[in-house]
Amino acid sequence: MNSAISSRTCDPPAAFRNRKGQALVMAIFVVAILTAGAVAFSQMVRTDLKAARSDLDTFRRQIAFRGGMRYAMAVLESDGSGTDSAKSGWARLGRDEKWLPLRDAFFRVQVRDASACLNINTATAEEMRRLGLEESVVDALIDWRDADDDPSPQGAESSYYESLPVPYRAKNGYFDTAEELLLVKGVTPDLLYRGVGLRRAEQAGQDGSLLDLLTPRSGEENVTADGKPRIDINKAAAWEMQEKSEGAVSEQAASAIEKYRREKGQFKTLGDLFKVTDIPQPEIIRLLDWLSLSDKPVLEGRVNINTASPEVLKAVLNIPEEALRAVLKRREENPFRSPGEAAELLNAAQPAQPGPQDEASAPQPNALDGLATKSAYFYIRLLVRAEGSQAVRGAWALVKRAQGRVKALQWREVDRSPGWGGWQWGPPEGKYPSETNRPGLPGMGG
Ligand SMILES: [Ca+2]
Repeated sequence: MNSAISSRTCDPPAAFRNRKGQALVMAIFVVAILTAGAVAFSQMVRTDLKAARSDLDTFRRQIAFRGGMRYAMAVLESDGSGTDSAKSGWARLGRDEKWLPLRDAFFRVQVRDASACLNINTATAEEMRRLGLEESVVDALIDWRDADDDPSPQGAESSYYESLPVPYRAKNGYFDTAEELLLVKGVTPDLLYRGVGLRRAEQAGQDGSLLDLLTPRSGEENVTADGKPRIDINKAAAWEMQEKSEGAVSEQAASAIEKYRREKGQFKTLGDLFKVTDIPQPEIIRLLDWLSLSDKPVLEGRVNINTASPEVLKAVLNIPEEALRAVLKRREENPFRSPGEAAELLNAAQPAQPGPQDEASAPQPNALDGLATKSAYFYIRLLVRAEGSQAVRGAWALVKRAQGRVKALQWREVDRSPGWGGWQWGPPEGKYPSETNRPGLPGMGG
C-alpha cells in the first residue's frame, strides 16, 4: 500500500499527465501559429517596403524627368533664336557624359534640333528619293498624308489598309510622330530603325537610322538673325520694306522688288530675287535674311543648314559631294547666320542631279526656300535613375520655341530598345560615332 501511496505521491496521475501533454501540444501549436504569423508579417512588411521603395523610386524618377525637362527648356530659352548650330548652348547638353544630381535621383539630358531632319509632312518625293527611300515607299508615304483616296502608282490608300487582317484607314493627314511611319505600307521596323542602306547594320536602332532622319515638325521663326520680323516680299510696299528693315533694304532695292512684282507677278521662290536685275547679287545675298515669302510667325518644314546631317542636306540641296563638304566645313568654323550666307556657297555649286526646278540664273532657287539657320522645334531626350537603383528610364519630348518661350508639344517615356539604348551623346552635327559616348551610369564605368 505504501508503495502504492508513494507511487501515487511521486508519479502524477494519468489524467494530469494527459493535460500536461495537451498543454505542450497547445504551446507548440501557438508558437507555430505565432511563428507563421511573424514570417507572414515580415514578408508582408518586406513586400510593402519593396513596393514603397519602388513607388519612391518612381516618384524620384518623375521628379528627375521634370527637372531635366525644365533644365533643357531653360537652356533653349536662354539661347535665344539667333542661330542654332553645334556651337549653341543646347547642343552641348549631355556631351560630358555626366549624370546630374537632382535630390535623390540623377538625370542626363540632351537636345536635338528637329529642323536637322527632313520633314516627313512637307518633304517632296524627290527629297525622299534622294534620302534613299524606294519608289514604292515614297508613293505610299505621300498617299498616307495627302487628302485624297486615290493611290499613286506604287502607293496605298484606305482600300489597301482596310484589306489587312487588322484593318485601318489611311490617315489622309499629317504625320504626328515619326513612328507613325510604321503604319504605312512598305515601312518595316527594320527600315525605320536601321535606315535605308546609308548606315552599317550594327548601328541598327541607333542614331542615324531613318527614324533620326525624319521629323513630323521642323521650321524656324520668320525673323532675322537679330530677331526682327522678316518682310513678306509678295505683300509689302516699297516704303514698308525700307521701314521694317530699318533701312537695310535700300530705296533702290525696295523699288526694284515692287517693280518686279508689278511686271512679273508674285515671287514664287526666294531664288527669284536673283532675277531682279536692278539689285546687285551681293546685296541680294545680304538682304535674304530680311526677306520672306510669308508673313507667318513660323516657317514650317525648314531644314536647318547648321545642324542637318550630310544625308539630309544632300536630299534637300541636291548638291555634289564637294559642295556639301564646303557647306559642312563652313558651318563648323562659322555657322550660317542667314540663308543668304548659304546662297553664296550654293550658287557656286551645280546640282548633282539636274531637275526641272534648277534654273540657270540661280542654280538652287528652291533649296533656299527650304533652308533655315535656326530652329523652332527641338527634341529633348532624358535618362533618369533613382539613387541606389540601377533601373534607368528614358523619355522623349518634342518642344516648340517661339518668341523666346519654349512649350512642350509631345512627351512620352521610351523603351530601351528600340529607343534610348541607341541614343548617342556626341556632337549632333552629322557625326555618328558607333561606340563612343555611350550612356553610362555613375560608378558603373562606360
Ligand atoms: Ca491619301
